[in-house]
Amino acid sequence: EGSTENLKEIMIGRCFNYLGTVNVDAGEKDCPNLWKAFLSAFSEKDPCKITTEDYQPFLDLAGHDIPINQSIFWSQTKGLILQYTGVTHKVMPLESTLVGYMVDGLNWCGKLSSPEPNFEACPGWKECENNSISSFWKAASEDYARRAHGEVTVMLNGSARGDTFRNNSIFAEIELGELDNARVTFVHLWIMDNIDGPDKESCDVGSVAVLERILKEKNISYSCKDNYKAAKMLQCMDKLDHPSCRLGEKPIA
Ligand code: NFD
Repeated sequence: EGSTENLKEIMIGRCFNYLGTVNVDAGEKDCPNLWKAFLSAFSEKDPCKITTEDYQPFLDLAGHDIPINQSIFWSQTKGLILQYTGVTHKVMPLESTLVGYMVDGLNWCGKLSSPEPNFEACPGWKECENNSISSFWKAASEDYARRAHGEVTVMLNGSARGDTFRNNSIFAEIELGELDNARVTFVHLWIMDNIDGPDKESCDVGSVAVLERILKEKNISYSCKDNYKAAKMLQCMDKLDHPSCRLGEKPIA
């Protein structure tokens, strides 16, 4: 699959929308210039040789502060995070910053033979390590995590096919490494199972215990909640008849 059709128009449009209506606190930014910086990262280059550094100019221009206590990280819970973000004003995940908002859900790469994005074919996520998309999300995630301060939240999937805290995830490999106890005062871990299960992993055991040990070693205080109620209620919106979603009744363990 090639770059998203109308990539430029979508990204510039999203940028104006973000600055004008979504987050008027993001400051003054030049949307067409942000597009130029983004395009420069991969334009006229081998799409398998794009580095995180290539995106730094775009990230520097588009970056803005994240309000204190509003950083939220996730792994394999993207849909739920975005739903949660949509109904509360308490969190700002990467996808709700200008950088993430402009780029989320898009596909892109370049080619050596022309400065335009390649609309025919782009390398897949696993086809080559340094592809234009994975390098972007690594760079954006690192930049986002560096801006986290105060209390942060981490939502992981307790029903994940692999480990809940997967050591080669972007959260584990990149974001967690940027968190330190000088800027981050507390970590709220939320381990969310799918409504239909399975309840594979929980707080204090398995890969979640590994994450908890890392936080202890970093001297960062934390708490861990299994199936945090506010997020669970969002999952139940689609499964009202499920036994564990009956309102006002004792949940069936
Ligand atoms: P994930 P994570 N093939 O759920 N972030 O910890 C393809 F095609 O495992 C945000 O790695 O969690 N796509 C975004 C893949 C992307 C593959 C990356 C794969 N093998 C990182 N593996 C974003 N908004 O799209 C992973 N992906 C893609 C930041 C796929 O789109 C966030 O701040 C999947 O939905 C968050 O805290 C996404 O990467 C953390 O890093 C995430 O994979 C989530 O990365």
